[in-house]
Amino acid sequence: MPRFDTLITNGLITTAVDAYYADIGIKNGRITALGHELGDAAAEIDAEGLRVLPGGIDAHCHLDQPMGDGAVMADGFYSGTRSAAAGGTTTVMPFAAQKKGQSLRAAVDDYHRRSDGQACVDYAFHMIVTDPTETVLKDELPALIEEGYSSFKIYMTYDDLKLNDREILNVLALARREGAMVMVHAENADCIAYLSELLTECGNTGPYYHGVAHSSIGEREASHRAISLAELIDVPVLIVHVSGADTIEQIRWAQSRGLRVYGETCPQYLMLTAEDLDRDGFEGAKYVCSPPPRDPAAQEAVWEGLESGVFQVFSSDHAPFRFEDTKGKKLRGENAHFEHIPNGIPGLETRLPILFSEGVVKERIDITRFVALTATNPAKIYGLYPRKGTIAIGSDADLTLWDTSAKNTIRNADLHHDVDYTPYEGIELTGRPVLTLCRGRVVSRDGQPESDAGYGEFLACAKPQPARPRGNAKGF
Ligand code: DUC
Ligand code: ZN
Ligand code: ZN
Repeated sequence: MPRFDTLITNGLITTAVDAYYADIGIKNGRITALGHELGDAAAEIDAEGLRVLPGGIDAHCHLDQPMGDGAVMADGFYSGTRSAAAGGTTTVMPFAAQKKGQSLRAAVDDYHRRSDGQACVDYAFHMIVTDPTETVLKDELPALIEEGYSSFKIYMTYDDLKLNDREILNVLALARREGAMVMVHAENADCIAYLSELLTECGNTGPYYHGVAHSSIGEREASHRAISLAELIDVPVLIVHVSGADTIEQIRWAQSRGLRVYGETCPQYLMLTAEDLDRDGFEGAKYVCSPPPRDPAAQEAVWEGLESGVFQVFSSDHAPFRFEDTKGKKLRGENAHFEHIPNGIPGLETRLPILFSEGVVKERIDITRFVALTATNPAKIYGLYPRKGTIAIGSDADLTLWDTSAKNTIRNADLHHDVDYTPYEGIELTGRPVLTLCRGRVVSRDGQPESDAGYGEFLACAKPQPARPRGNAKGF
């Protein structure tokens, strides 16, 4: 019997801290040896000339999430995770969303029904808490956190999702007690409602005005408020999908005060601007997401935040709605008011290649930071480390082999999601994941998915170490 199931030889192993040449021995889906002349294997993969990175973790994406307005997401767990695999991602973390009035447990059970037997790569769930009743706070959340759902998102906007400040304090206190990570969608709901009303009175209702209504001041204010509420409770928080300098300043300020405030950003804030929302006709609807892409100065600020360490996580925020679809972007037709255009853009498959090309190849970020942002930090922040997010003995053999000089142009026709467009059509990239393994099995090769529905396993998340409070005695 050979010592290993698979041996990966001659690659340049690259983690969040190191780069070194070694062979990787894989047995039963795990890395069991790193070194040279390791012994025989049933299969050998020659990674000469390639970089071997931990498989990507997309810690913020939406798959088959029920929507309140009749819109239907284009991707479920099958197409979404195939697409993820093709782009070098081996773990996805979408959201089990509670509807107001629904039990949180029911939302999680429903989400398992939607994902069971579907996924091509591994997956864990965040929860979305929209209705923090006494039962949710006292019974459901503590039990669910214990069972492996150790992170949840809260919203400060959207009528059917948002929490008021008192509710936010309640869930933050719960997270502190139970050791969960809280993700915050930080936008001021009243600022959005006020600006939308004014814009409507002026007849300004096209997609471009979505970006005006979702101002960066409203994003900044809500971020500052979320940070302050978290400081009051003494609990870490992570501000998701940060769009530009105003919010970055708040996070940096909090971090400089020693607060455990983390930040996430996404490809759309590096690659798109408000001009995309202003494209002819209804085309701008393809770029409607919240917060919206802003201007070139905001893009620069986001790059600077990635370089300087303000951000810990780089996710896709894949929220897939087809353009030519009356359950997608055209839910209310081609002349819809921007308020009624489903929010979100696709990006599971393009997340890693974009950051690699624009960040690593263009020397804005070091490759070790690329690994940290796209795999290691999300694993740590959401309780999957060291099983996921690194290349170490005992870790799952989730590996992505990169050809760092391959050229590729993004074409929707080549992607594997079920969306009929990509916002990144025609962008030329350098660097490409050429082989991806999840628990030792090839899940994509040369941009083509190879894994079957049901291969992906559900992952229970531990209580994350970065979610621990600073420990200030509170007296309550
Ligand atoms: N928030 C998200 O996190 N994703 C898509 C849309 C939104 O508002
Ligand atoms: Zn959000
Ligand atoms: Zn999202």
